[in-house]
Amino acid sequence: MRVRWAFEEVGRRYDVRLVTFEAMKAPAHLARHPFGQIPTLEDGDLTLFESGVIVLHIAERWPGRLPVDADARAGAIAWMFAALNTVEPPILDRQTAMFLERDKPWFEARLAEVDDRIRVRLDPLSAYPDGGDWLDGAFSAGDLMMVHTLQRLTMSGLSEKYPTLIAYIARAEARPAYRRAFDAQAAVFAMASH
Ligand SMILES: N[C@@H](CCC(=O)N[C@@H](CS)C(=O)NCC(=O)O)C(=O)O
Repeated sequence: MRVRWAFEEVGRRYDVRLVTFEAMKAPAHLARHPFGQIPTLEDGDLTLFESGVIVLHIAERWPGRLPVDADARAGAIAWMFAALNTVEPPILDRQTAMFLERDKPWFEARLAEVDDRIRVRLDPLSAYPDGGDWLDGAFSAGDLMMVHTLQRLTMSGLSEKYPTLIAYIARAEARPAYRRAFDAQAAVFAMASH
């Protein structure tokens, strides 16, 4: 979804090759991704793995979603790294707890501890989009990455206590580029369930 959204934001067409879990671990895909995961990107002779660098590559290669000014661009990229390195890790820990650790005797204590670590990130972050629509000026790849990271909390109820973040996510989801990416992704799931 991150990669689709990035392509839509810069107005580029892209082709999708779906990969089964089995194919992800086969040599052909391991040549593209050392850990046998998705997403990967093939752009001419270049093959990339890791969603963060793929979105960064798209935003750097085609204009529109990173500032032209070098300092402002570095600031937008800082938000991309903040999403991936600082905000996402405790959110992923929560998902791991919910999906894989529910039967452990320490599950409740673990969840409470992880939720506290998430709130430590959401508290300062919630102050940011309040003055304007986006984290730092115009919508950027930093916002794309942050919104997609925060969306992982949708089912948790944790973000509901942060109205500015809820509004920030809603603004991003209303973007035509987001809608196009979402519809394309939803079509894949609809196809897979038939
Ligand atoms: N840090 C990686 C995470 C990639 C990742 O976790 N991909 C999942 C799907 S969203 C996957 O391929 N899971 C299958 C597996 O790990 O075997 C990125 O952002 O690209």
